Amino acid sequence: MSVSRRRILTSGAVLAAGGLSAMRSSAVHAGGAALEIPDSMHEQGSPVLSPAYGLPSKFEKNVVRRIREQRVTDTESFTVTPLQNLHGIITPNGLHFERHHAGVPEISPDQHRLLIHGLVDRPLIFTMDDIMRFPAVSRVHFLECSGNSSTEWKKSGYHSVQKTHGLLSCCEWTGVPLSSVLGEVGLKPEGKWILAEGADGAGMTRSIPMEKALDDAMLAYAQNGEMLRPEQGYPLRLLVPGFEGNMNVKWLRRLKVGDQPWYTREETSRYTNLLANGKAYKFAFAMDVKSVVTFPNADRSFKAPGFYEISGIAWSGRGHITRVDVSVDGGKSWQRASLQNPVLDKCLTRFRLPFNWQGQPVEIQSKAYDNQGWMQPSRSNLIATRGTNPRYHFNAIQGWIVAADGRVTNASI
Ligand SMILES: Nc1nc2c(c(=O)[nH]1)N[C@H]1C(S)=C(S)[C@@H](COP(=O)(O)O)O[C@H]1N2
Ligand SMILES: [Mo]
Repeated sequence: MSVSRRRILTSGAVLAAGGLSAMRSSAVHAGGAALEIPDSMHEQGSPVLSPAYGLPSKFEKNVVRRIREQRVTDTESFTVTPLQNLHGIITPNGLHFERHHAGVPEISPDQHRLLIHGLVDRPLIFTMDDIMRFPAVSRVHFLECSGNSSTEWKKSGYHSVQKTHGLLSCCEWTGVPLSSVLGEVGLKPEGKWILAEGADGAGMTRSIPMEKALDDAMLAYAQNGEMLRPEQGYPLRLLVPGFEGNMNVKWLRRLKVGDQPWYTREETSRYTNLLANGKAYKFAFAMDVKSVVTFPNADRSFKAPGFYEISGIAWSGRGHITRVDVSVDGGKSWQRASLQNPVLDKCLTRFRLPFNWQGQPVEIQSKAYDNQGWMQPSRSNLIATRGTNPRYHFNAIQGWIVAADGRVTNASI
């Protein structure tokens, strides 16, 4: 049964007016009573500039990044975004997931340089001041590590959406279109690939196809209105919207134009995908269409029968989301969720569906579609075509079981 938003609102209003508790929320019938005057109304609040850079309320102290995997060195470990606590589509900077192969370097913007060389007419070295003089653009894009949800190829045992899907964040990025800067150095016609190198201890390098470089790649220096966080590549990172996280080289110091890919260490060992038939596929750049329900979740769920709003996020590295279907019966039947504007290219899209929970166990799933004709696969379909060897690019439908007591668990277990 589909319950429209209007119906919920009217029935809610009627119930409130009638003093009934069929909403079964914990709201209490007010009668004619007034609220007690809270202490906060008797006191002077804390002064301005404490602290000068603002922090969330102390009651939100559990809303933090968490380590998903503890690696040999602390700096190799990675942290995940608390998707269960976020609203809308933007990830606050302090909650952006982190993946570094050799920790976070400290780089002064005055000292930082970007070299562009190789198959170009005029090799140039840019300062940050030089880069910030170019005409800038701001765009909202997600960033997803290709290892996001990799634990779900096998049955992970993670019940938290932060652990299963939290190598994913979404910011408004500001910077210079890479094409403008490439125009300045002048590309030779043989230039087909660009090697991007980071200034961290890992010296991370990836090969970027020229087509993407000239399309929507960006030299980003700001994130959600402020300069990049050190963890996100301060003072400069490459942003290749929709492509796997690894290609978005942080602390960017060098771009070398060549006529073929470099097959860097990242490309030959780490970020390849071994298939069931023994072949491997490399250069799986775009992140596939995917979605996940973020409410209810293992931290916050249905408490009593009644009306709720199921909510989640959907994204595609190839374009924008056109449709998200939600199932509450483990994928037997589907209802179309509403997509909240703005719906942008290579960006998280928030979806919502009203739901009247009767207290029965349910399995909630979401399935996303994009404007390039892609649809999110079921777990069994994905595994049937790719096997369980690949570590990367897991984009299957995620199921959450809500038990009669409201407890949420991962359905794939
Ligand atoms: N220089 C450099 N760039 C890097 C990395 C790195 O270790 N060094 N990690 C990559 C990986 S694997 C991912 S998923 C993204 C993560 O970006 P974030 O830490 O801003 O979330 O950065 C990529 N760029
Ligand atoms: Mo990554």
